[in-house]
Amino acid sequence: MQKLKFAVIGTGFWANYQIPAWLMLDGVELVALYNRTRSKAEEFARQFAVPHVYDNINELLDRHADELDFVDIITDVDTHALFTDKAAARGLDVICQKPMAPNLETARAMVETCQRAGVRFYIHENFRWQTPLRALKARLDSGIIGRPFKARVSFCSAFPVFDNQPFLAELDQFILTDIGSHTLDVCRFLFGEATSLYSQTTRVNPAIKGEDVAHVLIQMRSGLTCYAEMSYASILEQEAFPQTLVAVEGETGSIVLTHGFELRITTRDAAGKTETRSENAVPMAYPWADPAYAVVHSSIVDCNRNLLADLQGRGQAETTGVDNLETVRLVHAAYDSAARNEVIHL
Ligand code: 89V
Repeated sequence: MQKLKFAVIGTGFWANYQIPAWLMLDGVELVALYNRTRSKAEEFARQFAVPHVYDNINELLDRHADELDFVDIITDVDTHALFTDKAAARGLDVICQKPMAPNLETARAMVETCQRAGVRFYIHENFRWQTPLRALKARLDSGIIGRPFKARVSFCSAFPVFDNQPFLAELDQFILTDIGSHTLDVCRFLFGEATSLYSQTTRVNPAIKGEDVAHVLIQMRSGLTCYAEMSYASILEQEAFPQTLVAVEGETGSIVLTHGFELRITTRDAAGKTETRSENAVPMAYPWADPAYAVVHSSIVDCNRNLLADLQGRGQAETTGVDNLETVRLVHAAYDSAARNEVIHL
């Protein structure tokens, strides 16, 4: 199959992982890099043998739009819409990092722009591709705990996330956009769509602008109630970053995804005897991954593989722009709920 040619827009922190993750896959060729600071793009070009570098996006598109199949936007959220518009106007398919946009209106407009331009639009939402979350989902789908009715999805840590991504400290809306985009997407992936939610947020760290703690209680269409908790202010006995920990209760058992990618599955037999067994769902360890982020970085490869299959007409992408709009809707419903101290009906 012919390789799809693409350009990366934005060579900041996340490109260190997104680019090598792409290069793990057959079927793609990275042709050009854009970054507003040219020297940063040049460093990446040297490291990954990319032939063309630009600090002017129009120039990149003028010179390469004809040969490119898609662009991968890895910039900060504020420029996602701008670059999506420019690529769509040239007829290029678009992959964009999460969160799709700073607000729901912009996210909707991005989806519509791509639909009008007749290009495919995907969000690089990788958390649902994490090995332990996939294993948990497979266990739930197997029916081993019966109908799930209650869940807790946690992303709580004291990891100094601002050291690697200082712009996160400047966001007026922080944890629900940065981590909530992932956590609430994981809730949708595991349990389906929501009908209402109630949220509360707090800022503990005085050195940042946005909130660093959020609680979201979500009612799912299936009848399950899900508590999603996120925090970067949690000094815990066992640091969990960047693991998402999950506990699900069903009518015939429970599954806990705990530290170290362990699934603990408890079931009860007809005689009423309970049994707990342990399974491990350890992610791939790639040499380019930062060990502090390993489970996240390995999921980038699986997310890219899924998007590439769709781009090549071999499969169905999970995290299309249309699908991800539902996650963006939850994120902003959670902000509205916290601001108004009200349940939001979706
Ligand atoms: O994946 C992310 O969005 C990153 C991190 C894992 C630190 O949250 O910002």
